[in-house]
Amino acid sequence: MNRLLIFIAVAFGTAVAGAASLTAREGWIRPAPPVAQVRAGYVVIENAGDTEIVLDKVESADFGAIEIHTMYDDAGTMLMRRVPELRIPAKGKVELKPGSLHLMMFRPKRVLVEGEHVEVTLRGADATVTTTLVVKAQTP
Ligand SMILES: [Cu+2]
Repeated sequence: MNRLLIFIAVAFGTAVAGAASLTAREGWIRPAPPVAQVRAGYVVIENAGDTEIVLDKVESADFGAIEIHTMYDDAGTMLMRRVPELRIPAKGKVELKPGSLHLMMFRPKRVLVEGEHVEVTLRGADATVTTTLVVKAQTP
């Protein structure tokens, strides 16, 4: 490998590999009354790469803020708390789904009835993935 190619690999290798290896699919948002100020979103994120990917920011033009939450059982009561990041294992996936990890989406900027599409971007230091979440009832 010549010197230029080595430079390119070092400078851009991580970002390019991370971006290319990350995919998101099956995104959806639970239907809620139009006045609801908090919505729950779910998506499957897959990492085809050889290194773990950490995502710690979630953004959408349609929401004021989005946090990553998880659910836990507190003596029979399901509660939720914020988690700082999603870690997508190498050659693996993380499923955000009801009763587990989810996106907590605050302050919708427009009315989101069933069938609406919302574009969401998940970011980390080494990778970014943008995907579409559809407002729809959970499919069994
Ligand atoms: Cu939550």
